[in-house]
Amino acid sequence: MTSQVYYERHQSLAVIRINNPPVNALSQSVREGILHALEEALADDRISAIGLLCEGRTFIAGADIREFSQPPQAPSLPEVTNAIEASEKPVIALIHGTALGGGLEIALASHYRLATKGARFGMPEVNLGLIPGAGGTQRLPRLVGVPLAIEMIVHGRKIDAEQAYASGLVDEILKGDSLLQSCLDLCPSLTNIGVAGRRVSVRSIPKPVEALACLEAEESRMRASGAKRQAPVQCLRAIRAAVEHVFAEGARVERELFLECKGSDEHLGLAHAFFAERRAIKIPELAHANPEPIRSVAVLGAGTMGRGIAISFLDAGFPVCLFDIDQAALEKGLNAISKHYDRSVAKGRLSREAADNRIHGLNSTLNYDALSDIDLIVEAAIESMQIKCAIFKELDRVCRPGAILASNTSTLDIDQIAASTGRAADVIGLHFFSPANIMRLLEVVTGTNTSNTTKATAMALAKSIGKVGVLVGNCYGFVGNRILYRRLPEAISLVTEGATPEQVDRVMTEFGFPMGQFAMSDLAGLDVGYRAREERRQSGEEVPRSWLDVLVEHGRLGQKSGAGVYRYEAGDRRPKEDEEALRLIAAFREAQGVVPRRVEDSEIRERCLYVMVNEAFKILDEGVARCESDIDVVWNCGYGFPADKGGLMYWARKEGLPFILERIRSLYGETGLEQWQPARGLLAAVDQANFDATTSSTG
Ligand code: T1G
Repeated sequence: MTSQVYYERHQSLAVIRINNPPVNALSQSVREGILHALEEALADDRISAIGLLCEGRTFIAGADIREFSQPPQAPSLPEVTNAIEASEKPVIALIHGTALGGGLEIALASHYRLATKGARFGMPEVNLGLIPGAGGTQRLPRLVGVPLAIEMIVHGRKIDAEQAYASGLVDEILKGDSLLQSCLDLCPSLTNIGVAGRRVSVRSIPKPVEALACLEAEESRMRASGAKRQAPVQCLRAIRAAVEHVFAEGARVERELFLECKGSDEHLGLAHAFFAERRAIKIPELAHANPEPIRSVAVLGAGTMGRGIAISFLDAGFPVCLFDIDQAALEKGLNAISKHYDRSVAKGRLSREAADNRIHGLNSTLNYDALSDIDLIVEAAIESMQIKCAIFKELDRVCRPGAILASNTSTLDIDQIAASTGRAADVIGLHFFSPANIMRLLEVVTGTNTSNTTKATAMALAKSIGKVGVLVGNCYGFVGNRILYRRLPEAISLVTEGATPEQVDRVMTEFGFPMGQFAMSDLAGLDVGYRAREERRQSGEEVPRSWLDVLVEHGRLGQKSGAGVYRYEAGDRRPKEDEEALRLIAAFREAQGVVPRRVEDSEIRERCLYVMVNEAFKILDEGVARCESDIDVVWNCGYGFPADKGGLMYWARKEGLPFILERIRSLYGETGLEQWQPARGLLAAVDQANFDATTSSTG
């Protein structure tokens, strides 16, 4: 065996036990160990059946993604799955936790699949720019049918044990939690049945006519969507091969497509994004800090953000106290949360029971004193420093010692908020992104005096509510919004110079953003930014007026008012170009003495993206972000940066930092604007790249 695969015999049952923490990934030594153990079991006449199970918290969670950047090492996973299926002695997969990717493929190649009731099943390869590469696209459709196979393989949908049993993916849901005992109990009957008729690869596709129709419908949907990612297209091609060919030919097609994906930039970008998220929570200075337990949460402010934050915690099983100083606002917020869960039940996303349990965890108060024993308070009030400081002063008065006082502020100074309390060590920023119960990013904003315990508690909390926590420093806009506040003025200027908002947005969506800058501004509400700019102007800051201010002053607030940069038909959130907005923009240009010029798409792409890269390097220079991959995570998970490009900084390096710096330098020369002043870190990175190029060329 190998150090991660153990072999044992229990009467006539051989047990192959995999122990490769943390997720039993199918590394080379695990693949080799399984093959050796299988050979031993087949050679032992005392053995009549073979159980395959895993130690730790989960069944195999897939191939070892870290190996994909290295030359392939035998045995390949298809060799392992084909050897399992070819076994003359029944192989029984005993599944707990999540059987994902190659792990599910191992189970599909087995002759029987038994699962605990909490087990889940998925083919997440498509989220890594891959396709299942060890028979999954050929066996899954044969076992559960093409419709469900498309859901799982093309869309990466996971299913639970009940759904797996109902679809025929799983033969039995185990009553007890002892996988081994269950296997021993079932072994005699399974041995009698043997392997005849249990090999999935020889089955034909169920309901072939419906299968083909479903396949064609998905293919036309994909063509119509204009989606850019290749992996979903390749997944569908592999499933079509399962419908049209015998297993061996289909498996050949699958392998060819898998290898094509494995070498793609799309996969490399998505694999970078996957590991960047996991790197973000590895923070050396917190290695010895112990997170405090959080058993109760209060959310201050029953507005849109407060509701989303409350739902995030309720969904993760936390009891939540929703607080507002206004009775009507509080009731409106509670109703909105209740309606959210009703909608989830109506859409089949939640059972009525689960929804009721979550709502049961919600209470409310108008009284600060009711917060005295709460472990974590998240303030989600209006973006006003004066109001936030008053709130934190009250929290300091009523909350128990050691309670964490967090602000959901999206831009304001955490130190100034903390200074309104006598417990700056317990004050931190928890910056959620709207809609707070959907967006995965949580910027954990640290003040000068925030303690390591508070930081560690906040990072652990992020994971416990299914967020991707990124620890960031304290500056205006922190990391994500600070970069956004560079892109927005650039986009506004491009329109002032002659581009249309639609052209700027199209360039961004063609790059891969789900929404353009101005469609996003309309969604957030143009008045939000306007209020912040006005507050900065009133505090004496020089904030130039723009045509966006003019739109707000004409009552065009975005989707919420039916018109902003674009207009919106009732009940239709799709932005439509609006002559009135274009007229106001033209009038603004005239008033500014600007003669509109033709603006090329390439200029829009460069100016909007390169100003973000330059600001990102300045953020790194100031230590507000810990590393480039943290910035990738922030923009991937908080702003829809296309993760198949890896992330802002990963993409910039592939785009070429020397070229980016050259363009930034010329824009700085043309404008003298400080956002185009080259960042020190960018200059250093280009020097380093030039040095590396020189040394590698001279050998
Ligand atoms: N390979 C290598 N490392 C992995 C891994 C994998 N497949 N999955 C997780 N890890 C590491 C991760 O980097 C982290 O490491 C630790 O495990 C805990 O992960 C041929 C081609 C299983 C649901 O895509 O979805 O099979 O930071 O923090 O939140 O057809 O990990 O501790 O050093 O995410 O409890 C398909 C990806 C691969 C599954 C657990 N499988 N993983 O979530 O823990 S391709 C996947 C996950 C494939 C075959 C194809 C999640 C999880 P570290 P974690 P978690």
